[in-house]
Amino acid sequence: MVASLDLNPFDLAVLADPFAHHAALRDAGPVVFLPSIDCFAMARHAEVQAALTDFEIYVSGRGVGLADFSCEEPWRPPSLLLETDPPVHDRTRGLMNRVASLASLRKVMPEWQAKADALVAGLVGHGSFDAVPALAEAFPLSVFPDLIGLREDGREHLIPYGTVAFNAFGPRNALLAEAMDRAQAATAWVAESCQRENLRPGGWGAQVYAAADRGECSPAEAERLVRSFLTAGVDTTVNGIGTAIHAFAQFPAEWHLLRADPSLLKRAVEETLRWGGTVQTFFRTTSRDVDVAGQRIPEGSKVLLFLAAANRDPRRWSDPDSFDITRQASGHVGFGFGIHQCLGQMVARMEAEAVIGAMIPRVAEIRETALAQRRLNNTLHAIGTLPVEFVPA
Ligand code: OVM
Repeated sequence: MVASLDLNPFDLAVLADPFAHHAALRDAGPVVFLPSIDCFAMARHAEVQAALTDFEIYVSGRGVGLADFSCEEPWRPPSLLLETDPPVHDRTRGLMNRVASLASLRKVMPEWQAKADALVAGLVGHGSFDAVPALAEAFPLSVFPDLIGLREDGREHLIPYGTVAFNAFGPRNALLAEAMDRAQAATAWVAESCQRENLRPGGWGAQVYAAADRGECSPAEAERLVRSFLTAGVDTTVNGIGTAIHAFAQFPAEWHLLRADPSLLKRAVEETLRWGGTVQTFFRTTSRDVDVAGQRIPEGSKVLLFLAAANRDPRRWSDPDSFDITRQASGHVGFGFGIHQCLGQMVARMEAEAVIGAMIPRVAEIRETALAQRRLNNTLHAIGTLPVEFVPA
């Protein structure tokens, strides 16, 4: 018998403080049933990683949110990466991997670092400011749209669009309704921005269309693939960077340690990905009956994978709730795992390295001047405001 747990992961109180509920989810068993949403769930690192690895049983093509695309209409045409299984997934992912290459990122890194340096320099010693708009949003918006080759006007739509997309993985609750209302103009802007004529030559968007010209996908597929960059690439890094700054503000000893040894930067970024839980959850759907640790999950079940709980599973990590930049955090599932593992993970790491790297020589102390506030989201552990002061070095 699979244990049942009386917990609705999409209750506003749970979304406000998800980590408070993870131990109960992990301790209930390797698999638990959540009657509140009629889904199975896994929250231990071993089982979450195994399910993400087994893409044939835990499929993505029926949606990676609560809605089962085999019987419910998706809110938009499905992603050709995220919400698609092999063989189509492998073709589209291969093409996108070639576009989102490390080589093309290395080329822009000096420019990104200069932008981050200037942005941080302008914030140091100026008293209290909200690090969410001033840094966590400002930096990604200053580099990512140019990387894709988006037109200049309307880039502010990217964040509300991402907010809808990540809310849409949950139930049709008030959070989704409100995000949808706010993002009507954003949805139209994103659709237009994915069209070939609106993408600058040389950007990643234009390179996807170049792949279509070589016969690697159709022009209609190219348009949908560019949409993936716009959907997944902004709200995630904004909240990841916000969470990283918040982490160092809460753990000043870790900030001092990083300043004393900047060679820990990459390790520190990885630890923010493990500890931070920006992407809390994703669903899969079982393609057949499956036994997990002797417990039966029937075919067609939605299975909620708690990535953030897996990343703090004491069965896998020692002292998991402590933010420790010296730990070996690789093996976290903050970017997922297996064939769907985040396509943009190097973009995310490079953005975080640029911002934190800019802060290391300039910011002696990160002081929270008021309590940070969350922006509730069905999938993201999002930060709404982060009032801080950067004390000059
Ligand atoms: C997509 C996508 C991929 C990852 C995350 C995501 C909204 C979307 O391919 O559209 O979140």
